[in-house]
Amino acid sequence: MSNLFKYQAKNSLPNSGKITAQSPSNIALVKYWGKKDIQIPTNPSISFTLENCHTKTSLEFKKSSDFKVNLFVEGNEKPSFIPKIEQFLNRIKPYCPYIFEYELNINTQNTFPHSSGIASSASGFSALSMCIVQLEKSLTDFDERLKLQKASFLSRLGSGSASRSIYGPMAIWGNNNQINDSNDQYAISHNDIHPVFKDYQDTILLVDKGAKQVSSSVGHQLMHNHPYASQRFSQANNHIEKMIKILKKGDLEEFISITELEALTLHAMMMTSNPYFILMKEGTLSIINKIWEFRNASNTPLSFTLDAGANVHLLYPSSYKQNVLDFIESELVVFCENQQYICDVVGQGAKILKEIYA
Ligand code: 2P0
Repeated sequence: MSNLFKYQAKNSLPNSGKITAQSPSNIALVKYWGKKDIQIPTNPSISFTLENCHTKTSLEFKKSSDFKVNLFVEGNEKPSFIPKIEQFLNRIKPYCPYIFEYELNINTQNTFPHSSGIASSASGFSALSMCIVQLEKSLTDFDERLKLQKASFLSRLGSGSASRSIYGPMAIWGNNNQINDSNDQYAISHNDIHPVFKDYQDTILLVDKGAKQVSSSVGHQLMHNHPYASQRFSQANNHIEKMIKILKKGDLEEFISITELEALTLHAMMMTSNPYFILMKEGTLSIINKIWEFRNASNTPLSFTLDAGANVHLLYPSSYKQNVLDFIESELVVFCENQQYICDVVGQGAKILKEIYA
């Protein structure tokens, strides 16, 4: 158990209250794929924090002799999500025993469409974790920095990538000997970036909105005994070290090359797992080829990355926004389900919107 995040009560618990937090999704440039023990990554990852794709969660708590949790998504009760939430709450119990003194109502809503293929676990677990640490802040005397570290630590126990959503504009999670303060327990903010990256654009093309055939949890497990695992983990360490220099310098050519290599390596790991699987669709490959043609022909610094799914994230400087949107409209929307895409930009991380105690 991490002593840093042990709960030390100072004040008595409020009888009831409601805390609302907002937390974004994020997109990894160097990917987390493979974990051990309880949510410990097998290599470090770095991500852009997003702005528009986020989850808003309110945690209502009322003192009760019987612990109970109710979950509502967009106002509708969702008992099917309860086991996952209870597993999370039990995992964080040693660090946040106070939540078991209450009956909890968790109300959550996403700005991005349901089943858009955009994972809601990163924004969802980080928003809930922010609510929980905010309640703790009212009981003890930890400072803002420690509060965010604990929020990231708790988020990680819900979903690994959620640990990175707490911080903007970028976050690093996982230990690398060359990166100060990097560690496996919680993410750290990464700000040392060239101005071009501060409002970098991420336009997400929704190629396939259906449920994935293989979940990320299964994908992570398949990195155990994967024939290329050790090469992959050392490559990711090498990539994150390079990426930090690229981000500082604003070297777009190198940025494109590492970002796309990471995306394709992630999917190569899936295609060479046993059992093997493919999450890209025909549209994914068509879009990648179109991006390469467009980049060669127009010299636009447009690159792509992929998450664990078929959707394609288009990454580019804000000064090219109109050119890229014109290209998407004329050449890429045909590969999107219902011609749908989402425009997002690098953002600032999780925040508390409101808190009431009684
Ligand atoms: C990432 N992904 O770095 C990588 C790249 C998907 C591809 O983290 O099991 O939902 O909840 O810790 O965080 C997706 O895995 O996995 C993921 P869990 P998570 O963003």
